[in-house]
Amino acid sequence: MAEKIPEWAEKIVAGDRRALARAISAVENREPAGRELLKRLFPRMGQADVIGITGSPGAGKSTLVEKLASEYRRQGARVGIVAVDPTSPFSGGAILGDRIRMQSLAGDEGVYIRSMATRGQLGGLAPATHDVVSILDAAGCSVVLIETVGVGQDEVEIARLADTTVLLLVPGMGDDIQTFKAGVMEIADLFVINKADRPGADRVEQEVAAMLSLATRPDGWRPPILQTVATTGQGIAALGEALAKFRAFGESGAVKQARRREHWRARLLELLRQTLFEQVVAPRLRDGSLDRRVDDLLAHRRDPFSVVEEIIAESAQEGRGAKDALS
Ligand SMILES: Nc1nc2c(ncn2[C@@H]2O[C@H](COP(=O)(O)OP(=O)(O)OP(=O)(O)O)[C@@H](O)[C@H]2O)c(=O)[nH]1
Ligand SMILES: [Mg+2]
Repeated sequence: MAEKIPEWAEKIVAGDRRALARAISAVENREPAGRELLKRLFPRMGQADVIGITGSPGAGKSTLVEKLASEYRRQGARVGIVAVDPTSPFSGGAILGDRIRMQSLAGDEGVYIRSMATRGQLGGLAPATHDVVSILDAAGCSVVLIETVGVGQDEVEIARLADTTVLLLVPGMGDDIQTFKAGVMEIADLFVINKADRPGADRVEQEVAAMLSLATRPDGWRPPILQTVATTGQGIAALGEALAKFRAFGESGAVKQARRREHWRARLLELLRQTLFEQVVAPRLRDGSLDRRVDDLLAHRRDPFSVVEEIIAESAQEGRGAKDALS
């Protein structure tokens, strides 16, 4: 791993898959080299069209992503796919499943598939996904598809990373619309009713249409509702066209710019918070001092606000000490 950052970065840009794989691991694991690569590659980022595909477990996301990726491949695009593991114990085999489901893409040098499995990552799953997408972007993927289950807060954040968010619904899951309402429902740019070969697709479509008619988006976009059968590929070409339309809409107006601006603002704040924590606060919490403080809270010997003030005061003092020692 003695490779120098500039050479490593060059290989990534040139499409070297091994260099890319190692880079993704490095950013995912928050290695210093990952951070250096992100710095170095930053000027090359911002080209990819990032599309989030969100929907409840088993809605057909992976199947649809595979078909959509093939569609983009036919148009000559290099495609990155990031499958964010659906967390929960009941879908433990999902990643293996994704591999099998996306087998038709295996061996295609123009497609790069990555599963992100780790939960409780330092700094959170959404920022890690963001960095992985950035690397794929720099590596020349003009389309990056992110697959997530859209119910948790992490997933909503991940959906916000995307330039376009597609929400997958399936027939016979009327309650699901309620579940999604609070989060992803509002940020979905396109609605897809997958498994349209099953009864009830029209009903879901009507429910979504009714819900959409209640509110207009500030940007004026009217999210289309499409029906697909991901297993056969039915409706995928139409989905591709609808995605292109939304992309054109975003680029013609200030929509995309505003979205990216909001995104980078959030990212910068997040990065500040994370870096301050890692560099200033975390070193103070080693040696079981966190647990000792938790004991104090549990026994109500001390209040959490004073504990936080104390930790920060100690960090600041230490910082001053270090500066004095240097001068
Ligand atoms: N009948 C029918 N089955 C489908 C359709 N799309 C996907 N499936 C099936 O639904 C099952 C789940 O599909 P996946 O693509 O793994 O769904 P997913 O949303 O990625 O699932 P998780 O990643 O586990 O949340 C598989 O058995 C697919 O073959 C469809 O349009 N019609
Ligand atoms: Mg899947």
